[in-house]
Amino acid sequence: MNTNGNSTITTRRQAFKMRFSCWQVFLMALVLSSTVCTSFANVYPSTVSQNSVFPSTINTTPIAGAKKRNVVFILTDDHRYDAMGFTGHPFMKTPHLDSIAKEGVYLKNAFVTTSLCSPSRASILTGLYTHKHRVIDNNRLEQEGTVYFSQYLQKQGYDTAYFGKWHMGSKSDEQRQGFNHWVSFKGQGHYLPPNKNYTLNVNGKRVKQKGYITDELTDYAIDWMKENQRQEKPFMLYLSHKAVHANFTPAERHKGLYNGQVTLPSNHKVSDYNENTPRWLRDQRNSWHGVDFPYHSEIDIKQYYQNYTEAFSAVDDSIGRVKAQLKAMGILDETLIIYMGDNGFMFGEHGLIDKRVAYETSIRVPMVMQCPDLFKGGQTIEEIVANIDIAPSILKAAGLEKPPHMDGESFLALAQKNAPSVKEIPWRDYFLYVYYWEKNFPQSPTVFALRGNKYKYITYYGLWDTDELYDLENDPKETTNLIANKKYKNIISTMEDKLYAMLNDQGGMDIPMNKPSRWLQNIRYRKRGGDKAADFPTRFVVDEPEHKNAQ
Ligand SMILES: [Ca+2]
Repeated sequence: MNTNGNSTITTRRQAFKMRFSCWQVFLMALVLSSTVCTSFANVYPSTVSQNSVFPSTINTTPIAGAKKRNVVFILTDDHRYDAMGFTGHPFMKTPHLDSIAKEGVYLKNAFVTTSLCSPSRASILTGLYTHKHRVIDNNRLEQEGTVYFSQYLQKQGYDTAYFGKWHMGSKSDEQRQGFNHWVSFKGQGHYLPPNKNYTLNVNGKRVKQKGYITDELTDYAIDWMKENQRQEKPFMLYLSHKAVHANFTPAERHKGLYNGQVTLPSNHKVSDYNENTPRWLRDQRNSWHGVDFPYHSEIDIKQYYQNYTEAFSAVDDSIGRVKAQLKAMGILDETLIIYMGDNGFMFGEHGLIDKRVAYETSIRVPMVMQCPDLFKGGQTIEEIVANIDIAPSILKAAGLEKPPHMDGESFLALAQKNAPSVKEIPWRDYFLYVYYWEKNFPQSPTVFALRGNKYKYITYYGLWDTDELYDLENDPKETTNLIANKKYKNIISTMEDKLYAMLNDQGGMDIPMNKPSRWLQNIRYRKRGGDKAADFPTRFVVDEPEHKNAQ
């Protein structure tokens, strides 16, 4: 390294220290980044698909004799599958979430088909895979003609209400079709009002955000339930929290709740990598979404995790308040409550933070539901369910058959299968996972994966790197990539064929493209090997030419 090079390093380090000298500055930077992202997103049109799968008219198929059941759907943002008290978390207390599992059903193997906020939310609302609803990143508006499951409910005579983060199309918090009542905000929203003039969209009116958003959205939801009590209509309440998305901000009453108790769920070391670790994964450690350079800062990930777990406490309070209101209205037992997270989140697994990738901590989500009138309490469902199943399940609870264009299936019967009258239920063995590369975060490649009960096959499209195969039964933390093990050759080829067959059946062989937002997170930290790319897997490297006699 020459003197000029060192001088450049020193200057950059000084500049770095100035930019990221303390945690508060980081928070401001993150909020600013979010704002920049939102403003650039304003230039985006919705994606336009020439082959829209959405029906042009809303045709309902009522199930004969079925009850029109009230439904409460509670969604949180980036809530990990294991960040729940009843599953044995080492320090988190989630009594109200636990009560849903106790009085209802724990869907242990719940997943998202794309681990990213907007695409997953679009899959929940439409019952479709990402490559079909075409909300392929966090910047897109929904394409024209998008149909949400709530539109079928309205046609079935329901009163429908949406509270919270919508996100799809960051420039717009306008009331979407399918919802009679609407409280939302643009993009990610804010835990606390960023300025005194910041407003929410409340049924088309600009209303100032007064305080902590998790509590405020719950206030709006409960007020609406009280108003709805006076009506005869069945209702569907969609409570979509901003929490617990970064930057994790606990309510004032929960700050420091877990002081001295925090242990990280994972502490992945470079030494855990082996010759079959993908290059992109090793490179991503030193990036915006890696543990060596998280958000291009030197944040303390342990403190970061504590903030996350403490921010969840207000969500748990929210669940408790919603349940108490249903009880006060005398309809707790007959109402279907479903709780889930929109995607997972990593705190060091595989050397990463964030989500997007196909590893378990990214794609698994918490999901519980209760309805004592429908299900026996305390059950655990093992079958694989996904975000695409929410719409068909809620429609089923409303007495409607699934519309034919939806990819998901109702999982309600899985919780009733032990009843003597219920015969064996055919269910999926695998689900398809897709994630599309975006230039804003260039470190995560396009990912296709097939996740079954035992094996997961992951392939990267458009990247010179190794694919992956994991035996999830024997290696749930996905530490040993079996892709080069000849013993699994047939399993790998069968899963690869099945993955592409599913993509082909589902219209996923045309990869959607996304226009970059010009918000580019592609720098690396020199002092942690930032100017060095990872080595190729050793099996890619040969010592002699393969074709010695080539002319
Ligand atoms: Ca999310």
